[in-house]
Amino acid sequence: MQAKLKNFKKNLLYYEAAMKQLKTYLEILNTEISFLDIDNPINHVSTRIKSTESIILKLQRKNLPLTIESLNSLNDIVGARIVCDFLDNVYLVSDKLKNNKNIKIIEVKDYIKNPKNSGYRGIHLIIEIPVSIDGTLKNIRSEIQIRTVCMDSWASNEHKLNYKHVSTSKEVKDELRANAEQVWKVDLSMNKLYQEKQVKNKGIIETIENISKYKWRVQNEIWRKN
Ligand code: 0O2
Repeated sequence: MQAKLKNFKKNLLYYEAAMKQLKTYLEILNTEISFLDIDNPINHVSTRIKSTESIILKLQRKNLPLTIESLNSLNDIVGARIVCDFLDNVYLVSDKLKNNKNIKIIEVKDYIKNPKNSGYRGIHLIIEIPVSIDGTLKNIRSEIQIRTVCMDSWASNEHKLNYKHVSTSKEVKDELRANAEQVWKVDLSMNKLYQEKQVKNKGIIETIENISKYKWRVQNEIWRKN
């Protein structure tokens, strides 16, 4: 029993280490990506280790026994959520992560192109993070959810009103699905405005660059003449 408990605790250490690593990668990504735009494309990032209660419920839902093997078969004991302001930012962040050499992408679930029945939208990346403890290397599966602010607020409310509740009525489910479609329309409209602003920003940046090039040319001419 003692050995089993020690083994279980050691196993959890891998998840804690994986979460710390993931947090660091995402902090670096956040800084890297902030140089790409006047406004940072990432609104906020959060990381978490799934609670014991939530792990047990998920294992029950999947008809899996309470063992280390089943625990390791779950993709989202370690999870991160990246919330972006606009739709284009979600795909930008997803592409950046796919190019990150520190993590291995196992699966991409695009619930934006193919929303869930509930109306849920977002991109999920199932990844593996190598963690070495005591000379033993394990690849820890983690899930990164990437959503817009609009998708995130819908998912947060829907989580409280329906997700995992067995007794939600069809009317409530239908209304939540309809709300998801309204939110999607707002996302598309906001993204259109964002794209228009990006074109204007590009124009401004090019103008500033041209002015500074011109200033240098005039300055050089003055120095040459003096
Ligand atoms: P919680 O409480 O949010 O952590 P897998 O995890 O890949 O083994 P699964 O469960 O089919 O299998 O993965 P899925 O559906 O791709 O993604 C699971 C996570 O996405 C959920 O975690 C939720 O966080 C979120 N999610 C998926 N569908 C919905 C939905 O309809 N509504 C809301 N609000 N969130 C959703 P958990 O562990 O199920 O729950």
